[in-house]
Amino acid sequence: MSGRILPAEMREYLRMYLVMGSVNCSVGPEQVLTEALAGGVTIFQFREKGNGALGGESLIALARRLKEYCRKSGVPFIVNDDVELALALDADGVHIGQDDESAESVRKRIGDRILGVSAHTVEDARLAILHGADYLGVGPIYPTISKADAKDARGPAIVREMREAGIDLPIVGIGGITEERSEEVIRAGADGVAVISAVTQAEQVRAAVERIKEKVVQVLQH
Ligand code: FQP
Ligand code: MG
Repeated sequence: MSGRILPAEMREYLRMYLVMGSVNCSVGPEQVLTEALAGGVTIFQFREKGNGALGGESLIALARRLKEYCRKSGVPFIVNDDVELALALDADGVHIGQDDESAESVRKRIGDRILGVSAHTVEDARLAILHGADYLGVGPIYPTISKADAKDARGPAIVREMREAGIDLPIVGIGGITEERSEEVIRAGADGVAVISAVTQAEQVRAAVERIKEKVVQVLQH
């Protein structure tokens, strides 16, 4: 395959988006990812951030291992924030937020790799599209425990507002999403849900992924 990812393919990948780093896991991140992939995660973001986050060689080594698991499952491997790391690993893409390097600049550096951009408002979404985003991460939809500097939760209404404003890029909702809350996020117009703790803190990681994905797919079919 060559060229930018098509929106239809992007939408499918966004159905069950796992975002995670070692900080989010109480057991080894390799084990969590292995079980999550078995449950049917459709895209993965390596986000090594927060208290106790790895750095240097251990960060790179972990990223390489997790990327290899994703490759074996045919699941795209996205790197949060760090374009250098993404290029060094030959990752499938990068996710950046409003306080990171500009989307325009990241697009130039990563070529046709997947570019995800966080959008909190319709204006953010319009600019991200103009600057070459392949999908939007919209949130926080609900209050989150996984991001210390998260903005206020906006509810699923922010997704609906973007759709009503004519934003048609693939959207994944993020922030405090659980299996129960997935339905209203999809009904508001998202193509999928991104989760951290709903999966990494689950007693049965694989079953948690299966249930969330099943819910998303079921709601998308109606
Ligand atoms: N959406 C997504 C995605 N991933 C993310 N990491 C974010 C939103 C948040 O830069 P940002 O991005 O605002 O904060 P941080 O770098 O701390 O994650 F849609 F991909 F799930
Ligand atoms: Mg960021």
